[in-house]
Amino acid sequence: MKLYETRTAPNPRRVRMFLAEKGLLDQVELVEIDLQKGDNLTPEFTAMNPMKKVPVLQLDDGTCIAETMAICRYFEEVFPQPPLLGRTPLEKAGIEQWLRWIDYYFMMPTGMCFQHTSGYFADRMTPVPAWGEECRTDIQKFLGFLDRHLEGREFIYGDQLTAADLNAFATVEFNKVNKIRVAPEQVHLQAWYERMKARPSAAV
Ligand SMILES: N[C@@H](CCC(=O)N[C@@H](CS)C(=O)NCC(=O)O)C(=O)O
Repeated sequence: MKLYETRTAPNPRRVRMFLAEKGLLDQVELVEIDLQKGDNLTPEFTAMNPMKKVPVLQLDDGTCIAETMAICRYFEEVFPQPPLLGRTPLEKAGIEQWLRWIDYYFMMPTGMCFQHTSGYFADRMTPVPAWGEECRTDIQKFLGFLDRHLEGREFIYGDQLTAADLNAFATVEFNKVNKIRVAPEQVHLQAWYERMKARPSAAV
């Protein structure tokens, strides 16, 4: 299997962390895609993912799966242990709820803040700095929400690590590009962040 990805990009990192937690990193060959050079805009890459985004998982028979959580879902189904997307119907639904909150209200504004304030993809989009700043406000709100939620909790959902922790962690980390960090007074979030950072998967 090949995982088309970009070392510095947050979505591929979510997949790498997911694989690391399952002990599966050695199952995939990592293929680096240079986003700034536009490796993802070529006809060859577009044939693998018409949305022109990383990550893309290519199975040995050539089948391609795009979208971070679709790739994670595939691995969860093939290699259920340890479960990162829930065991019972209730857990699965609860984790899905969190994954969507993290994607829509944290990851999305994080990416938009970066793209619209840095001009990183100015060759392929029109940055709107005011929109980037609006997204910055949403990121701050979500960090405050997470801090309050994590009071008295070790993990975001339930009593063990799930993909919700991995996705939130990768997003907190990527916010360095937006110069947004966990605030000193966000002690619950900070403690969770330190625990996550200490896991071997944080280094992949
Ligand atoms: N919804 C997609 C988002 C993927 C995405 O936005 N990937 C970024 C890198 S983190 C990308 O490939 N950007 C390249 C571009 O926009 O040209 C997922 O969850 O995988």
